[in-house]
Amino acid sequence: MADFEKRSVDPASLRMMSEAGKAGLRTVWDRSDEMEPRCGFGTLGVCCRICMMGPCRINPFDPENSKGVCGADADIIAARNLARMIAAGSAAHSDHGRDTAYTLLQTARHGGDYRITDQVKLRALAVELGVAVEGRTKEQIAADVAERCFAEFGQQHGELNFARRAPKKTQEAWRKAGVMPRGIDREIVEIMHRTTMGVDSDPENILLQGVRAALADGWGGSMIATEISDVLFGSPKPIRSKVNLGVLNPRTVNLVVHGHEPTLSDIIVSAANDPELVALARSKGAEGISLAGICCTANEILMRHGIPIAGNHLQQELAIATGIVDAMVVDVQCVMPSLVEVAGCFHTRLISTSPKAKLPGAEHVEFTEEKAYETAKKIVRIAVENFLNRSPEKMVAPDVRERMVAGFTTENAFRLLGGKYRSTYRPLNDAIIAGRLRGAVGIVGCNNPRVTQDWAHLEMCRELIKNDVLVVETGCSAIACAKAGLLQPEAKKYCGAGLQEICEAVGIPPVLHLGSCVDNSRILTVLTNIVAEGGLGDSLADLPVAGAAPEWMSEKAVAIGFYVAASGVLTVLGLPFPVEGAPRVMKWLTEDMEKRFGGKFAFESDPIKAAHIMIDHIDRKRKALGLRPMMYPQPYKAAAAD
Ligand code: NFS
Ligand code: SF4
Repeated sequence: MADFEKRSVDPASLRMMSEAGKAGLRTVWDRSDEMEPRCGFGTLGVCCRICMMGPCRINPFDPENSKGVCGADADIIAARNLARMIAAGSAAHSDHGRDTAYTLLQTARHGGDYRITDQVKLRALAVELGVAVEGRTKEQIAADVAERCFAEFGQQHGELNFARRAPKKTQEAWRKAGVMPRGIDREIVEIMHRTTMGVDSDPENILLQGVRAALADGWGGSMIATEISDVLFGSPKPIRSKVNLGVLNPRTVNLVVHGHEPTLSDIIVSAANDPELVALARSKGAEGISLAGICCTANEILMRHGIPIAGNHLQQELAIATGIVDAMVVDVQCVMPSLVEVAGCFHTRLISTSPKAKLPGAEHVEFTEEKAYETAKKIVRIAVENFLNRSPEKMVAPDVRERMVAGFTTENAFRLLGGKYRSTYRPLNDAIIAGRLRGAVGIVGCNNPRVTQDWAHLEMCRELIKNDVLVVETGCSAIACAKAGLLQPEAKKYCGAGLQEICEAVGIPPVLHLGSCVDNSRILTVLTNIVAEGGLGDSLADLPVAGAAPEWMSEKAVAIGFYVAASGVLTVLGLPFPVEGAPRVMKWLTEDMEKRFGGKFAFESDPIKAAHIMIDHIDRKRKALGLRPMMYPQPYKAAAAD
C-alpha cells in the first residue's frame, strides 16, 4: 500500500488518491513508484543517444577513463543533453508566443471572435517596437505590432527588441559573453546543430548557446506571449477566486480546461456563459455550467476572468477521478497521455484541440482562430450533453477549496504599493532600502511526483515571508500556495513584521500571483523597473532577489532557470539538472556562470535550506549595496561568516 503522506500535502489530492486507489486506478504516483530504481546514467546525465554509433554511456565510477564511441566525455554529453532541454523548453514557450501573435494578426486583419482589449498596452508596445501610432486605427497598429513580433522569431542577426528592455549593464554582460539573442528560432536551431554528432565539443561553449536560447525565450518568446495576451485578452487586475478540486460543483455541468494557450481557454469562458448553452444545461437538470482550469491555461483565465482553478499539474488525473468532470479540453503542454486511460474509467469526455497535440483515444475537435467561438460552443455543448451520463456511484468530489487573490502584473503590482494615485516603484525600492522588506523571491515551476506534492513550494514560501521576503509566483507553484491559503491578504499572519506592515498598508497578500509560466517574463520586467527606479544598483545582478523552482519537472523549467540565472539572479532548484555525472558542467552552473552573468544555480532538495541559501544571498546583495540592517528583529539570523 502506497504511503500517501509522502505523495502530497494537499488534502484534496490525498482524498482523491485514496479514492482512485479503491477504484483500482493507476495514477502518476503509482507509475513513478514503478519507475524505481530510476536509471542511474540518465539521472546523472551521462547517457548519449545522439548518434547510432551509440547509444553510449559513461562509467560514473571512472568518468576520467570512460568515453562515448566518438570520444565524447561526460561533460560534453551532459552539456549537450542539457542544452537540448533548453531548446525544447524555449521552443514550447516561444511557439505559444508565436500562436498568440498569429491570433493578434488575424484579429487585426479580419476581425472575428477576439477583440483588441487593452489598447493602452497596444500603443505602448507599438511605440516600443517603432510602430507608428498617430492617426492609425487600433487594427492597423495591432497588425504591425504582430508582424514585428513575428519578425523576432525569424530574425537572423541583430538583437531581440525586448532584450533591450533589460538594464544596460545586464545587456552589456550578455554582449560580452556573446549571448545576446539574435532571433528566437535561430537560437533554438543553433542548439540542435551544435549538439548533433561531432560539432561543439566545448561544454562551456555549448552551455553559452543554451543561455542564448533561454534568453530568447524569457526576453523573447515568453515575453511576446505575455504582452500580446494582455493586449488581446486584457491586462489582469487583482481579482478574487477559488482553488482546488472542491471548485468542481456536483450540481453543475463541469468543464475543465487544461494546457496552456489562452486563445482556447479565453473563448471557452465566453462560450460557457452563452445563454443558449446555459439554458441547455438547465434543461438537463444542472444548475448551470462551471468552468475550471488545470495548469497554466487555468492561470491565464484566472488572472483575467477570475475562473477558479481545479488544481495544479499532479491533479489532472485526480480531477477526472472525481467523476463529475463532464469534459476536459486540452491544448498543448503538460497534458499527461495517461488522461485517456483515466477518462476511459469515467463518463468524462476528453477533447484534444491542437493539431500539434493529439491523444489517441480522445476525441479531437480542432480549434482554429477563424472559428474560435463556434468551436468553443461545440466543446461546451459536449460537456453539457454529457452531464446526465455521470455514474452516481463514482462521484467522489472532495469538498476542499480555498480563497485566493490573483491578477498581479508588472504594471499593477507595485503601483499598488505606491497607493492608488502613484504609479511608481519608489515605495517598493524604499521598503527594501529601509530594511522593512529584505528582498523578493520568485518561486515558480511544476509539481513532480519525485517530491511530495506542494510541500516544497509551501515550506519554502512560508520560510521566506517569515523572513520579510516578498514572494512572487507563477505556474503550478502559485496554485500550490493558493491551495494553502497563502495568496490572500490574511496570509500576512505568516509574515515577518516588516512584510506584515506592507501587506496591511496596501491590502495585498505576501505572495503575489503573476500568472502562467510564460508570465515569468513579468518577473523580468518587474526587476528591470526596480533597477530603473534607482537606489538598488544598476543591473539585475545587483538586486537582493532570487528565484526558485523546488518541484520542477518540465524542460520549460530548464529554459526558465537559465534565463533567470543568466539575467543575474541566483536560481535554486529542488531537483538538480541531470548533470551530476559531469563535474565541469556542474562547476560551470554553480560557480563559473556567476562571473559572466552575476547569477548561477544552486541545487537543494530541502526547501528550508533552499530558502536560507536565498536569504543569505539576499543579505549579501544588501550588504554590497550598503543597505541598512533589517528594521525589525528577524526570526532568522544570518550566518556569522562572510
Ligand atoms: Ni510551467 Fe505551466 Fe505547471 Fe510546470 Fe507545466 S503547467 S508552463 S511547466 S507543470 S509549472
Ligand atoms: Fe555515442 Fe558520441 Fe554518438 Fe553520443 S555522439 S551516441 S557519445 S558516439
